[in-house]
Amino acid sequence: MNMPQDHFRQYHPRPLEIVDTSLREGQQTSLLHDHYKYYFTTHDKQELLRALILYGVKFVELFAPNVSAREAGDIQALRETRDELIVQKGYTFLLAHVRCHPVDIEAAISAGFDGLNVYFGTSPQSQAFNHGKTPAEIVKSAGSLLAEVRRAHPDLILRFSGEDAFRTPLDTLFQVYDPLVEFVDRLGLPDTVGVATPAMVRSRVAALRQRYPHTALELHFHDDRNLALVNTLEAVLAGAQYVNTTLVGIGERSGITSMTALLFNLFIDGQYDHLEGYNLRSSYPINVTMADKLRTLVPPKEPVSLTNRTHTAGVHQGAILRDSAAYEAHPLDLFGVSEQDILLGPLSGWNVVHYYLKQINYFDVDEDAARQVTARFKESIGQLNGDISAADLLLSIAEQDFHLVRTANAPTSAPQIVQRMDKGARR
Ligand code: HCA
Ligand code: CU
Repeated sequence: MNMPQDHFRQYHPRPLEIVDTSLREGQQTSLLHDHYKYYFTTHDKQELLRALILYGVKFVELFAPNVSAREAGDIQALRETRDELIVQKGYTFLLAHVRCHPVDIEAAISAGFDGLNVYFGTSPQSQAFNHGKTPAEIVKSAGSLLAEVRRAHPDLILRFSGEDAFRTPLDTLFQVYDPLVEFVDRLGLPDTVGVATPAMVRSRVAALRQRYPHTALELHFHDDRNLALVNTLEAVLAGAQYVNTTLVGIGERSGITSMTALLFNLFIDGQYDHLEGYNLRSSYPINVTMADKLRTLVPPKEPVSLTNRTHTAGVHQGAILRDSAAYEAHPLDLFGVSEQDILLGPLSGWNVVHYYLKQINYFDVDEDAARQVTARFKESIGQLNGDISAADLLLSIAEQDFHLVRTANAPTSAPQIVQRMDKGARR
C-alpha cells in the first residue's frame, strides 16, 4: 500500500505554508445557508481542491470523516483529485480536523489522511461549557492519545491546537503544550471567537516561539472584529510559518482570513520570501471560483476584487484613463484582476460575465440574463479563431442575440485601464 505520510518527512516547508480550510471551516459559513445550498457538492469540492493545488497550496484541511456520511464519501474523490495533480504540482497533504478523541482519530487514519489537525478547548469558557476538563485532565487524556498515535504512525503529520487559545491564559497554554509538544509537528493557536489584536498576536507568537523554538506554529483568526487579516500579517511577521485561510475568507460567523488578501498584503509589504510557490496571478480567478460556488459575487471588501479596480466618480475615471496610478496604488493586475487576463474565457462563470457586462460595460443586465448570455457565450467560444476577442464575442452576444442595452450613465468609450506601477506608485 502507498504510504502517503512518507512525503512529509521529505518535504521542506516554505517560509509560509497556507493551510487552506475552505472545505472545513469554509463550509461552516452561513452563506451556504442563504441559498439553501448548505454544503459544497463533491464536484464543487474537487474543483476547489484542484484550484487550490494549482495555486500552490500544499496543506488542505477537511472535516473528519465521521462528521457525516457526505464528508466521509467525498474523501476518496478528493484524494483522487490530489493524486491526479502529483506529477504536475507535487504532493499535497490532506489533513483531517479532529477532536482529540480516538473515534475521530481512528476514522481519519483509516480514511488515509496525511495528517491530523487535533483540537481541544483550553480556555476557561471551553472548560466550563464544553468538556468540563481541567488543564491537568486535558494533558492526561491528550498526552496518552497523542503518544500512542505518534508511536503507531511516526510519519503522520500531527498538529495540536488549544481551541480558543487567545482567551486561554498563557500559563495554561504552556501547561497543556509543554507535555504534548514532543508528539507533534506543529502547535496551533486559534482565535476561535475573534478577540485577538495585533499586539496580542505579536506577544503570543513571540512567547510560543521562545518556549518551543523547534516546533512550527499554526495560526487561525476569526474576523469578528475585522482584524483577522491584520492579525495574520502580524503572526507571519512574528514568525508563524503556518496559517489557516479560506477562499474569500468564508467560515463560521464572519469567517477567517482570506487567502488572497493575505498574500496580496505580503506582496505589497515586500515580503517576497513568504510568497514562494504561490501562483499570484490566479488570485482573482480563484476568488471568483469560490464566489461562483457560493452563488454570489466576490465580496466588495475583498482586496483582490474587481471592485478595487472599478472607479465610479467621474473625476476618478478621467484621471484613471490618463494614468491608473492616480487612483490605483496596488498592482492588482499581478493578482489576476485585469480584463484581458481573467475576465473572459471558456471557464468564465456567470458571475464574471455579469461583472463584465454590468460593471465594465454598463449593461442593464440581471443575474438571469447573465446566466443565459453565459451559456450562449460558452457554446460559441470554442469556435473563436483569433479574429475576434472573447470580449467582443460576449458583447455581440449581449447586444445582438439578447438585445441588452447600456444604462443611461454609461460612458461613451469603455475605459481601458492600464496599470503602470513603475512610476513611484508603489512603496
Ligand atoms: C471549530 C473551531 C476552530 C478550530 C481551529 C483549530 C477555531 O470550528 O471547530 O483547529 O485550530 O476557530 O477554533 O475553527
Ligand atoms: Cu475557526
